[in-house]
Amino acid sequence: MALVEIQVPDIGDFDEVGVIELLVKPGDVVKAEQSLITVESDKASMEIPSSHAGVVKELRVQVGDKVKQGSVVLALEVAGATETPAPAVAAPAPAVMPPAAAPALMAAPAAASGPVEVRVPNIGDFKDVAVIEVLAKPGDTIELDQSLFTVESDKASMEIPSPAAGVLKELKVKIGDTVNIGDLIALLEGAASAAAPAPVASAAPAQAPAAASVAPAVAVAAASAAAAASVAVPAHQPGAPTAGLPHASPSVRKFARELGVPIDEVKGTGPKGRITQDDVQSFTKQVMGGTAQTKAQAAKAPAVSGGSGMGLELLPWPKVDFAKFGSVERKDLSRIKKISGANLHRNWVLIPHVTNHDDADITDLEAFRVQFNQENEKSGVKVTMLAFMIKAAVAALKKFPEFNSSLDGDQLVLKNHFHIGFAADTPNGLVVPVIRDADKKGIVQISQEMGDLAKKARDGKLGPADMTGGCFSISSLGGIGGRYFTPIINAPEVAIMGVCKSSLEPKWDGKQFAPRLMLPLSLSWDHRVIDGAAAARFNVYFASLLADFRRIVM
Ligand code: CAO
Repeated sequence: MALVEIQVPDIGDFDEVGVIELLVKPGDVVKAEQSLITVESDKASMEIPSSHAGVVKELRVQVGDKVKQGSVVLALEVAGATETPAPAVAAPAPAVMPPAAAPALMAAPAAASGPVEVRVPNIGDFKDVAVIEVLAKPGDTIELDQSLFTVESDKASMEIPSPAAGVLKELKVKIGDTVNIGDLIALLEGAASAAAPAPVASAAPAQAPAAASVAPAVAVAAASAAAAASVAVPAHQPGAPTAGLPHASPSVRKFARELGVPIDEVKGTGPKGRITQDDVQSFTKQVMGGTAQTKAQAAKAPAVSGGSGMGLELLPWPKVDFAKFGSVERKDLSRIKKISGANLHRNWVLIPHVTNHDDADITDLEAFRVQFNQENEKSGVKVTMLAFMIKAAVAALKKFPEFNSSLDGDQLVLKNHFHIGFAADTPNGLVVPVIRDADKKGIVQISQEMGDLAKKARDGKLGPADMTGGCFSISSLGGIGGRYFTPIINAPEVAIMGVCKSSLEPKWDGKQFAPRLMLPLSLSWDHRVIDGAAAARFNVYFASLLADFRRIVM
């Protein structure tokens, strides 16, 4: 038995790197090439493997220490070895390619002014590395050094950056393909190559002067044939993951893959959120024990999920390269759309909506409205059907108080005031101004206030006071058209009346068919508060008020 000191191998231009993970402890039996510690700089991380098999006698570093080439990592008891100080780093000396010393990324014009070929740079002795991520797509404008691919072997992962700026013309590889040094992987257009003049297709690529400028994001890992050193550079910088690649070393990634653990769902507890082997193990235990589930499990069996039930755990939103199918334009959502969209989404997802449809016979009411407006033309106020509906809503809320409520935990807050919101379409999106104390106002006043609020809405001048405190909302598409729809409840309200365009329909009056003006109603309600029978009664009552408005005062 001899004590061998395992040292940090040649890590190229990395002057000092921090120890971020100890992968073994005294007493552990390690195999040759087994990773001992993980070190990391701001540009790269790498695992330092053991050059010998043996038993860890003593760790000479701890997390947080700075080490450099030649630093002793640990003392290993090795059968049949000669005692160090003879350095026990890999022999032959590991050929780690530091960024600044890395051979040129292979890029060369295919023709004098033609596209630039992007080839796999020197990745040391690694052969047949798999493409695990494609980070750009044809048509993308690419900057110099921008990462295009992530490739991974069992020992290392690395990003392959673009050797030049330009527009990505063509990808020559896809996820799952295996590549080797010199392989053509992409074509860039309109690019000024910053790299070597000729593609390097041999195993002994030439150094290129531009290498330093293209190297920082590259994780180059190389091991000699004896492969004592393996270097794993993550595809992102710590604490600032790029392209969604989890912050974990290649061996942890491999471990997760072997177990079938989706590593991007594992929460890292290591420094800067790094995912450790322990994290993968405890995630596995939780899933096996039923206290957690993977996204795939949740998507397959939401009803029997062992999860909290709070997260929707949906499939990711489809990513489509729309430009592939035709020309497109991009436009930012308006401020109102962003706010209302987020509110509508929450309400749609969290409230169990049901919508009841019905019709109101507004023949007589419309005749009265038209006549009233004619008689009062000079007043400057146009009485709208919506104003009658607001008044009818107040009467229906009085008769069915649970419609004028809000849920607050296990309690229902029943309101004794009647503030009615109405959806207004504006050039910038949907807003819902509120008519306050509609029970205390007449139809003319409501019409006038609605006209003022609708104008304010269109001019983008509504303030928070104009849009808060609503008890119930009406969304009228009557001026536009349509038959029925499913309005989304305006939380914390518990119901909303949707109205579409009235139309003349033949109705049987007991003796004959008569033309009646029918108004389509669509009442959406929160099933946690209201049940179907109440909703049907509300609609019937609401319709009866519009059919004969005298009932309002009864
Ligand atoms: N059936 C038939 N005609 C109707 C009608 C109905 N249910 N409701 C209104 N109309 C008629 C009006 O009588 C008016 O006709 P005249 O010009 O001949 O008098 C015309 O349609 C236009 O009405 P209006 O839209 O100016 O007035 P309103 O009171 O009906 O609506 C407002 C006001 C602000 C609610 C409306 O302009 C609006 O923005 N509606 C859209 C609401 C919306 O987007 N809802 C969807 C929300 S969910 O995404």
